[in-house]
Amino acid sequence: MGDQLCRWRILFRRSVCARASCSPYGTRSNSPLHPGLTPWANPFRPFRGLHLDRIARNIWGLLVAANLLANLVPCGFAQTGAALDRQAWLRYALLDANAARAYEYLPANYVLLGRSIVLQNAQQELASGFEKIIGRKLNSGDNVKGSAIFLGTLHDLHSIVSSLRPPISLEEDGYWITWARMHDSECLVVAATNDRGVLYGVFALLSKIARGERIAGINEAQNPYAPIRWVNQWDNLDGRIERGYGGSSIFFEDGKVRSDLTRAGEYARLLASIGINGCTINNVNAAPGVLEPGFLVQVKRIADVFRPWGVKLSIAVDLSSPKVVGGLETFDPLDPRVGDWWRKKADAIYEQVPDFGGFVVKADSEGRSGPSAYGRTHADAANVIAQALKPHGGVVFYRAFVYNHHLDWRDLKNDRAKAAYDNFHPLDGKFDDNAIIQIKNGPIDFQVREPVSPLFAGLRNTNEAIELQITQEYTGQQKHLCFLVPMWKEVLDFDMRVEGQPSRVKDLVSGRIFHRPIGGFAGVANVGMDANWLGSPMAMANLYGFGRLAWNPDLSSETIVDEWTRLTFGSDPVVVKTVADLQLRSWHVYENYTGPLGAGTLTNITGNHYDPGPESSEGNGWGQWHRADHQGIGMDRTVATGTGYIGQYPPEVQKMYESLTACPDSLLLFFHHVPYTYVLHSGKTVIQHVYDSHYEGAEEAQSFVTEWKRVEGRVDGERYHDILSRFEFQAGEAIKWCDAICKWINQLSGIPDEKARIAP
Ligand code: GCV
Repeated sequence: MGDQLCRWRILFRRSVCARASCSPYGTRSNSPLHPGLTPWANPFRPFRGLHLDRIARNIWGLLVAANLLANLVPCGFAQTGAALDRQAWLRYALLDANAARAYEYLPANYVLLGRSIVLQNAQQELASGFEKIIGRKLNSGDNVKGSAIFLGTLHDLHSIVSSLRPPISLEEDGYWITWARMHDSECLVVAATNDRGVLYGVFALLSKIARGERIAGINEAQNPYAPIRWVNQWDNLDGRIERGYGGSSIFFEDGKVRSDLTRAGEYARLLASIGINGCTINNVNAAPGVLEPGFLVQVKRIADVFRPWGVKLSIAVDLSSPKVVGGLETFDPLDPRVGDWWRKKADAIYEQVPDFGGFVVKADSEGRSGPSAYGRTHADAANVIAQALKPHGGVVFYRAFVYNHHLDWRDLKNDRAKAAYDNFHPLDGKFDDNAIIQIKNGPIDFQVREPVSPLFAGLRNTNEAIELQITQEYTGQQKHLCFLVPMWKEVLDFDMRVEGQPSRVKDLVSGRIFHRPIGGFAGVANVGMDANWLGSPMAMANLYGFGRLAWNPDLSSETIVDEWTRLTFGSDPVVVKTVADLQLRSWHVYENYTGPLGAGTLTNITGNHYDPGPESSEGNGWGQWHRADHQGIGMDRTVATGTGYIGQYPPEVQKMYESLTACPDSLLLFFHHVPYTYVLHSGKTVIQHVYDSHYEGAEEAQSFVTEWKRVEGRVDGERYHDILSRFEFQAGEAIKWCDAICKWINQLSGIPDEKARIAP
């Protein structure tokens, strides 16, 4: 362990871990590093009121001065900080002369087959990418014979060379990049079945060149894993974003659509570059006003900036809209007047936005209205909307996040985790074929560790999509580094063993296992107006990773982070290795110092979802219980003695989770209540594991600072210092977490830490 790390630990340990005087259980109002307000938060905040306070502030002062100085020194990077943040992975940095020479053989002309707005955009993207990355101008080759880059649909390409056949059968949005003889010359061809696929092919080609990959001899065809690859934004019409940590809405302000939609267009371009084909622009806690006629005219403006990028716009709607904005006395989904209202509303929308994607619905959940008001089912509610959208080709996403947040927590059989399955499994087969059940990855709510939702295996005759959370509501709110791709991959690769057969979650949600017509991936993104979109430049790896996994969930986390780093920071091997290492470790590190063994996050659940607050997830109806008492910890969800939740899984999975010995340590406390002295597979007791993992996690978080320092001078100064300050802040927060949880569980269990690290 280096000197620097030792200094950090001694300093933080003395101030926070040993003293713990700063009210760790979520009562402190700590809103550090609010993105957009100050990029430089004070990691020494935990020292406040302690005797080391002054020293800490002096060190902090020196750090700030150093930062300012560093930013004044020219660092040899053409662009820095905010400009780079805003371009994200599409910065198209100029390759050095040597690397650019490797692409000299590429044609200097393009031929565009077709004139649609998406195709024209694809051509412009290609030209601008060429100019920026390899310093080459691309000319229109329409009237030129000779080598060219051809962009077009297979259908149009066949009118020139009818024998062109991709190595796989191309599906909607899939693309093919190849060399072919066209007009007697060797040409580079980017082909697809539709215009959007051509655009995706162009982005794929540019990404390869930007990362220095070989194009010579390329013959690559790719299809997306699933037709649904959407993001959801939880933007409110007043411009705030629910669980958004990257500034205000890029779509709305003061109850209206923004007059300047530049950022919305830039966002659509980012989305298209990773294969995302739909975006829901407003909060699922939907304001009914979004369906007012005057508002729809404004929404059309957003659709207009999405369209060139092949991104379909959709909106979240409140089920009570027919009553609240429609003037009906009811919103009963089975009342014909209600069906008629939805139909007319859909017709009106499609008149303004012919490529409208559809609606997202959150009903009977967290206080939203729902079909239960009229004794109707979720299928009744979804279908009345689905039928209105059907003639136009639209879809309705109906969220399975339905639960009672007034459950009696004293009843040991009650369990929020059971809600989605209990509500939707009985309705399987009753939903129309343009309705999709949108299911959160786990049965609770985007915690740092949850098992996969059993509902994925519980719907065989109904379309489904998995909902993943890109915005880090429970995983550090972008103030902590937490790269979620490895977690998502575990979820997507999990084998549900339906009827004893391989049935991975990715194949269930994409519709492959049960041959559903539609399905896929929805990611809650919540980007905002901050230059870095998500509130932290490193967090953008999650947005990139979501898109890449939605396109191809078989990609490895390593590949995804490698691509992202090269496109975002360049290909300096030290940078590539350091960033990959940090990103790939970060989820486990965060899990270690926040919520190990599947106890759910021990965060302040009734407040900010950020600070430690283990007591807040007990003793209330919200149902995120760990059942910790003086003897033991964990929620008994077994069929034999617990809530019976485990019974919702297919038999082979049930068997694994029901058995104490077969249940993986990482989820032990999610499924079982055990004494603190219970011995894990690792050989440690539960209590010692909790202590050790917190200390290890906090120590690893300190090491992020040292590690990041390796890239000094290798990335631009502004981003270097911005990210450094974030790691310094995270290091302090990790110790705060370690201290709070260890002290809490130590007092509760009365069992000392073998290594005597916890002060009485
Ligand atoms: C949009 C959690 C979040 C809420 C969110 C809800 C949902 O409860 O804390 O902010 O509401 O999930 O997904 O609907």
